[in-house]
Amino acid sequence: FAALRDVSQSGAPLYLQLKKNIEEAVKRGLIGPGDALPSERDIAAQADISRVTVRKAVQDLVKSGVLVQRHGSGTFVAPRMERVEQSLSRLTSFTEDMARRGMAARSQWLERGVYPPSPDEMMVLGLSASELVSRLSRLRIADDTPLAIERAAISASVLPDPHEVTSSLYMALGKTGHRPVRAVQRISAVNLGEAEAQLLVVPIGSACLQIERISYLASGKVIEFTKSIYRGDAYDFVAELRLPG
Ligand code: 16G
Repeated sequence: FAALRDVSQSGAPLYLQLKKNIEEAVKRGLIGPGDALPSERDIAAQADISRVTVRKAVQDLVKSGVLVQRHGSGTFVAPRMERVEQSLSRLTSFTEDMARRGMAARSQWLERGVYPPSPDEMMVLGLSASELVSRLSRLRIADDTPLAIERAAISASVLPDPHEVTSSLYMALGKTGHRPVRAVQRISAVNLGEAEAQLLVVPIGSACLQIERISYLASGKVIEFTKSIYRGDAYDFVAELRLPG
């Protein structure tokens, strides 16, 4: 972090000099994607400037996406992301998609339990108010990079214990003959709120894709209702188009 010490070298405001030095350090690979930045206090002491100046520089860099802040754990260089191309015509699972790319899929559980259904879940899954729904919310991670937040709802009559799902939901559904064979998806653009931005380690307000998927069994019965948020800087959804008729 020697680069951070040169802040008083020119006439520009100190926070701009520090900002430039941090950007340079990232560009030159002195600090790499995912690396932690020293604490505000350490940078201020090293560079002999006030913490207010450090905070201003860091906040600017968080806004522009060079750095990311995680509550309680500090400031990091934003992870670099290679875009993933995902076909819109194949009904695949996240685990399968990542395996096909040679990436290891992981999940961090955000919610996993059985609940009375919400009105939306009742309507989509065809449940009555006395039935239950299994909810599985996960942060989906590929090779240590968080890519999406997925909130799946499955009728509890099909999946009575969501803890049976360890890694892949579709694999677990397949074991009881409930792997979906068809799905309808709606994709819309949204900006990330604070909580979701923190989970996906991107700046607040980042562009992302919200996807609702309703999946069906061969019998025509709805099996899955999932709302997902995919990082806009990480995903391209690709569809093949043909002439009508
Ligand atoms: C995909 C699906 C999601 C499904 C999940 C199962 C989209 C937008 N979503 O991410 O609906 O629940 O795969 O993945 O593609 P898993 O079998 O790895 O748990």
